Amino acid sequence: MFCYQCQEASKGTGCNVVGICGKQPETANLQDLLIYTVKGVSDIVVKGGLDAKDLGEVNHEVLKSLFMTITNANFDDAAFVKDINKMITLRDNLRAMVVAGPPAEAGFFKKLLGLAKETPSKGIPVSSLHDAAVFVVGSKEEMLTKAAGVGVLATENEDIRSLRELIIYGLKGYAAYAHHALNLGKESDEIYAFVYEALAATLNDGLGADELVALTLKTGEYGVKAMALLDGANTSKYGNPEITQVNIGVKKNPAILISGHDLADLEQLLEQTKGTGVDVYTHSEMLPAHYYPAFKKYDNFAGNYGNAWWKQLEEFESFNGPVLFTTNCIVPPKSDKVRDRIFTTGASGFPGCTHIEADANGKKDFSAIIAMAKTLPSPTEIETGTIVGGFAHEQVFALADKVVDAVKSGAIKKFFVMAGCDGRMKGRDYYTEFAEKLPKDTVILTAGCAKYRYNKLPLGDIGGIPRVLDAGQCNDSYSLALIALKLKEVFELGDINELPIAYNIAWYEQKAVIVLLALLHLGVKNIHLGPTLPAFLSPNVAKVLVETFGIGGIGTADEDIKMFMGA
Ligand code: FS2
Ligand code: SF4
Repeated sequence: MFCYQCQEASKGTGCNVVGICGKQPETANLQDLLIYTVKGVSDIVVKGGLDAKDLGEVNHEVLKSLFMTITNANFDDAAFVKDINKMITLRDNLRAMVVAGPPAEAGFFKKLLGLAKETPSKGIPVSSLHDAAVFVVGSKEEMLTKAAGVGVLATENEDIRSLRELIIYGLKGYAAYAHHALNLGKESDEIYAFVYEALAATLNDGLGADELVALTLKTGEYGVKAMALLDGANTSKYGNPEITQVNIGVKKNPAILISGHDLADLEQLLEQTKGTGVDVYTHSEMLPAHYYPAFKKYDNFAGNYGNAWWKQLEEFESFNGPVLFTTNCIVPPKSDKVRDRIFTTGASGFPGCTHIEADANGKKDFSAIIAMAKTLPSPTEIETGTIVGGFAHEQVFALADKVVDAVKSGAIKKFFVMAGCDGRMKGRDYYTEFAEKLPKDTVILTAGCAKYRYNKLPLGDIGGIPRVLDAGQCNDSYSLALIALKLKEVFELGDINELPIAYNIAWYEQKAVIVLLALLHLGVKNIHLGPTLPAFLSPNVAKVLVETFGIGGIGTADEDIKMFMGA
């Protein structure tokens, strides 16, 4: 195995024995082969001139496959073998549509692939396709043998490898966001078309560093579109997030803990638990669900339990009840007792945990989780009180006058975008210290699980505006970009970088990569990224990011505050 896609890559270079995340070598290799297969699908779509709008099921499966390989989403080899087989079948059927050969009977491909309409054969020679589009494997052993030659290190030039992986990791985050939107019935052909274009480009040895840098920025452009799609899907269905106090204590009923990011799954769980006497609590990135008006009607939506993903081993013990993962971040459970209480759905999975599939209409049957909850004790209280959030774009726009006045009067000197991820690394204490030591006339804008490093600190408010404004999940970093653009408009500035906003972002997995690329596309400069820079940036690629965009790392909290405040 070789994997360097997340911030915890071993020794800052890559995991090559076993993942720091717990990913086993065979799982890593199967993930490599799945990505390779999806690249092969993309090669066929691009070279065969297929239109994404005709590709129904293929589009959906490509998103899901990319999502499954995100850090901490899925550790289940059987799920990857099944998915590779599924993608190979779809790939081979697509290939049959585009290669030269006798015409198929009318309606054949439409039926075979669930296509929107029959697409005529393009008649390209099969020899023009990449190996990824044609390789053959049967058993898991054959998959592993093939995987050994198609992983990250198959690209020898370290700069080309770095750029290809930067694009692929961005696409994984992008696919995750598009998949959530899809679960809410929103999709877009251009979002799919870009996945094919970009993945096919990562197979093209004719593309050099300049073309790949341009494609990296284009990935950011599409990242904005994917986040906008998801934002529209969430807010049109559940309303705009609003200021909300979320209970962090517990009630007396037995309960289910829901984690991950998928609001459609949460809605189904709340509907099915309604009136059963079983409460539902959020964990980690599901916390912002409390900010949506639509979920406030559920009396059993009891609060948020615990902190960011990496604290789950101890927090799941004391929660006592079953846990439903809708996406990452899963930490491999240490005991069978806890593992038996964990359920997964969607792109997530863990061996030995029950996986709940949707039926043909997208409905999921959570009755086994509810039944289990009823047999288990209610959660043990680990903290009490409330935390406040809900500062997504519409809520902040509603407060715009107040915010603008505070900036004009000097009551607010600077905003700090501290969105992103949390993680286990000791160095992340920096973010708590940074938040604590920031001058009292500054405001933190946050989104993602990074917030748990400071969202329970008594940081106070400025004229009624809390000093930590939580917009929501990592994907709601989109709100932070909209807020910045709105402030630029209100203050009549020509450049987003003239705003009194500094960016000190914590990253961990690939959704943070697409957020970063989206910010770069929007022209944001001087973003600081920590706790360490990505292992997948080669020295030359890192140099381009530093010189073109002013990307930097972090130092100590004291030094960095001085630097950001211009002291
Ligand atoms: Fe946090 Fe993990 Fe949100 Fe990331 S819960 S690091 O998935 O995407 O953020
Ligand atoms: Fe290592 Fe991160 Fe890859 Fe896991 S996802 S194997 S921790 S680099």
